[in-house]
Amino acid sequence: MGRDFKMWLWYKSGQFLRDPSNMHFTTYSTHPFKDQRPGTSGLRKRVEVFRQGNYLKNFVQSVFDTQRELVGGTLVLGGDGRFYNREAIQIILRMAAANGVARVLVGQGGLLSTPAASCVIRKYGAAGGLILSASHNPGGPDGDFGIKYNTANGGPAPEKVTEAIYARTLEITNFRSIDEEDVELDDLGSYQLSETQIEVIDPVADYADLMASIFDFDAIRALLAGGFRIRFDAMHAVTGPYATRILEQTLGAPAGTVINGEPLEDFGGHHPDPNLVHAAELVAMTQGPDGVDFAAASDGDGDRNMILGRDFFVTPSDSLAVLAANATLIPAHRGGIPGVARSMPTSQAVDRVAAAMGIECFETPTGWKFFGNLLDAGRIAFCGEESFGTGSNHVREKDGLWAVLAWLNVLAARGQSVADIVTGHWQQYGRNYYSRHDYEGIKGKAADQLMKDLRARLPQLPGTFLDGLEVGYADDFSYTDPIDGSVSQRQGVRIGFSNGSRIVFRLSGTGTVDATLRVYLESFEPNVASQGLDPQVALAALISTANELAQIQLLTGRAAPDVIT
Ligand code: G16
Repeated sequence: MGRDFKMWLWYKSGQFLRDPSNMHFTTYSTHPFKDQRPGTSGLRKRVEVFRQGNYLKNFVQSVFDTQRELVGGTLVLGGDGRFYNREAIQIILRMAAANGVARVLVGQGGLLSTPAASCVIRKYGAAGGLILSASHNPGGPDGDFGIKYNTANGGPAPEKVTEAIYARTLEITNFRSIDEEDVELDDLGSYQLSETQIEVIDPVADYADLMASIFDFDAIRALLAGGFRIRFDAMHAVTGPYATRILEQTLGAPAGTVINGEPLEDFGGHHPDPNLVHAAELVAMTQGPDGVDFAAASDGDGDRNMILGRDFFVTPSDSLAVLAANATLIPAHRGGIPGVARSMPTSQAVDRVAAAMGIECFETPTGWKFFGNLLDAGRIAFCGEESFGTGSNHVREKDGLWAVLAWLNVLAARGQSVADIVTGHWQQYGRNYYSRHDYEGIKGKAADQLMKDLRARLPQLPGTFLDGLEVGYADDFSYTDPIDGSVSQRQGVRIGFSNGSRIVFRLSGTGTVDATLRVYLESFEPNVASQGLDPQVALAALISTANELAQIQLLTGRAAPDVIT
């Protein structure tokens, strides 16, 4: 009788609560924590929160208790290498063995980027994955940690799954583990942990193979051999080994192309957040006559990307639109793409491309999980978010290096500079000026009050004029998933003006301390002669309208945002 079948029989026979004769585990009693509801992307907290008592164990047991397909199935496990990653992996391996997981694929050194984890889940038919990361948040003992569950399609668990896990955390009374030595994570190979097979896999190989199957590597190789100069900033996070293998060792970029390539537990003391503020060293390399032709950075877990040309920053919203418009230059999409999607606060630049191409375009709530059903159903092939996320149907996560390779593929095929491609795009489709203003660390009460006041004003706004602009619609975004009909409400306040401008307000779902207010601003400029402004100048009137409308200074005490992207 096969082992999987035995496990299935054991589970189906309702004897799960009894110790099956061939498994030895210990049941420990525990008490629920009340704050384990996953946010925009998994459970993120300060490291000290995760290290208290049974905090991590409660959450992991709640995953095993609710995601029954893991019993007798394969689990993918890895993280971004931040502080507590290794310790957490050993804890989870022992719990996986105690909970009857048949096989665990764990990245060597405990590393797996988020998109690579998605790739491995899909390639090996795993039942799910646990990814340990707090993304772009700082690491180290005083930093953040996180854990998220991905389902068998490789994507972040949908809300109904995360809610079931959360509900379980509120009632949990015990967890299971085994008493065994740590598994050797640094050597590739297969190990037995009680009845569970642990395979320590090369975290890069499967992902690198997938990239080679999508892009025109020969064209990119030729571009780089021809003197096109690039830099990639791994920000001392997980993409270092991936970028070094793919860009330098496979595509022939010179050694030194990848900077900050060694993953460190504290990311070298920096925020592994690929934006103009936190990747300032990289930005400087693109400036002036000696600036490189192309530069990019990724975040802690490798799913975000920032794209730069010489003296040129590509907003994530524009990046999505440009890649969609050029999709057929990428071999995997030569036949065209069925549709695109963007999160609600992302600029509407890609909508214009979709309209011109005659393909579907979807507007989803913030959070990559909302793209999953559309990707699975084949309705979209490209999707993206203003928060430096871009991806395609190759995995079910956003993918930083995919975006970098997509850009290199398009640059190789078109033989133009980044700036020429983007400004040419604006000339053809018009420019969506775009900016996001973040007010970080504001008191939760003040943030809630601000959103409440805004919501209360929404019904009166349509038809009125704010600073001379007529309000076309004002609502709190609600999304009905076109595939499974699930409804997600209160996803952000939108105020749309009749000239196409928009202001969006929402509270971040990824922070770990107090609240972060995000204000998203967008205007449309079809006139080519007016497309060269600094976005902060082009959006100045909208910015002051937003501040007044939400009473930001009055309610938060802040005169200016902390971060502008
Ligand atoms: C996560 C989600 C993204 C989301 C971003 C920002 O990214 O996967 O979908 O856009 O958070 O979310 P918020 O505005 O709620 O902070 P990551 O890279 O942090 O996992």
